[in-house]
Amino acid sequence: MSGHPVPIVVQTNDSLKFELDEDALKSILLNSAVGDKPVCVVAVAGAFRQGKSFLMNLLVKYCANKGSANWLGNPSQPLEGFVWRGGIDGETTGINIWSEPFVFTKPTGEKVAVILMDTQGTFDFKTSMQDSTFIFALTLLTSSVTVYNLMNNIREDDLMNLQTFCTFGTLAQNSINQNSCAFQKLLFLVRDWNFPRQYPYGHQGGKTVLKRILTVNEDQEPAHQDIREGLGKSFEELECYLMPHIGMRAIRDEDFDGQLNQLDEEFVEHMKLLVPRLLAPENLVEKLSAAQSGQPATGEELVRLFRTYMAVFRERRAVLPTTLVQIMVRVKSDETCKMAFELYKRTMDSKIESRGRSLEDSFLNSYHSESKRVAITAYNTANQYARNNASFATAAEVREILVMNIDEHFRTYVQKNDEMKLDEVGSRSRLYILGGLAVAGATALRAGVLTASGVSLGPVVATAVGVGSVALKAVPWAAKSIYARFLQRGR
Ligand SMILES: Nc1nc2c(ncn2[C@@H]2O[C@H](COP(=O)(O)OP(=O)(O)O)[C@@H](O)[C@H]2O)c(=O)[nH]1
Ligand SMILES: [Mg+2]
Repeated sequence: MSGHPVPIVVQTNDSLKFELDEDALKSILLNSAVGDKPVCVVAVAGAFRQGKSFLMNLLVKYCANKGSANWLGNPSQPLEGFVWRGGIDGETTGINIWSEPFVFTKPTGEKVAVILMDTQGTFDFKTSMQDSTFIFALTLLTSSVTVYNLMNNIREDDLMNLQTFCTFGTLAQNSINQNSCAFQKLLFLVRDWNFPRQYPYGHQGGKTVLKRILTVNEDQEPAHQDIREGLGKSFEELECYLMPHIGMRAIRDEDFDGQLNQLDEEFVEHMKLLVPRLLAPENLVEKLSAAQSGQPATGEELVRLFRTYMAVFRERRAVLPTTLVQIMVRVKSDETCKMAFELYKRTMDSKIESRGRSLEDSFLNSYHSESKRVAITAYNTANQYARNNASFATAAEVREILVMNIDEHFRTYVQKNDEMKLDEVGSRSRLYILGGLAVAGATALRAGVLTASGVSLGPVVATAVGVGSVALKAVPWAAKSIYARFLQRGR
């Protein structure tokens, strides 16, 4: 068999950062066999040590033998190609592509270059979920068919992981191409399917299981309903295949090397059905162009896609979801909602303060609209999830709550403004009284000065001066204190 695996996304030992080996990628995708043909990228992703590379080698075999009836070849030949049966230690995270693109002719006569991609993530929640998310998201974005390799069953955890990958992938894709947000085909491949008596092995059983699992019903928790709705919207096509067990020799025998005759017969029979479902020319799914809607992508565009997505991921590494997406979106949204609400109040206060007195209702309303706009813009800017309502319903819901809180709080401003108007009327009356006293004092003073017997009128003069000056000081003080009370009530 010609060809070999080529690492194209690798983790550098010292920094543990991912690097794209662009030259290696170009050596495959800009190969003359690919030319400007549409490409079909079939990738496999999922937890490690669950037979992904083993499956990829069967796909390589199918392609190398051009899908002939006897594509599985000699039953006593060891299975070679992508490195498989690796030990528990030393698993590295990354992406390998088969060095040879395989050209198939579709029934329409169109030639398609098939690229096979093997990926590796450890899916260990504690240490490297970020890395696995990165690899899975990049796989979803760059392939036309992703095989999501699972063991025994499809669990809620598996769906949640998928949601994490999709969400992150959507985020990356939206910053590149606003118009298309769907991934292409996803095949849930359940290895060692546990319940063949209830749901038979194969495509049909898989279809029934997938339908049952993905159906949204009211008994499910809202978060579980969201996952199901989200997955349906994220992929153009969802399929499921239930595989029988590989056979005990693969587990037990030290010298197991993947020969066909060491595998369970039922497993081989199902591989003969599954692999053509992915690779027979009539079933090939062309990778769609991100730039030209409805057009297939070429090798050249795929190189650009890898380069761009790697750059986006590098930039957004800080927001890479490390745990369940919903929790993260909720935390971020609540936080930014709080910040935006405080901003609304500060903006209102400073606008009102600059006027220093009660306001016409029309002014107060326009201050409210402007401050509200400032707060919502701040929320949308600070919360990256608020920009994608389709994937992050929670962020949109929290924005609604923010709007409600702001509108409700505005009512206290209206109420206080009304009270302030009344206070101002009241204080005007008080000022009139103080003003009256001042005038009386001044008159008395004048009378005292004019009277010749200064001794007897001395206390009258002193009182008049005192009252007059207090009255004059009281004018700005009264206005200031009314305004301070207004602001205090507004908070
Ligand atoms: N139980 C089980 N083991 C499998 C299956 N396919 C392959 N294996 C075994 O799983 C081990 C890991 O295989 P590998 O392809 O390296 O897994 P990867 O880490 O997911 O790429 C090998 O020992 C294989 O023999 C399967 O369908 N079921
Ligand atoms: Mg592997």
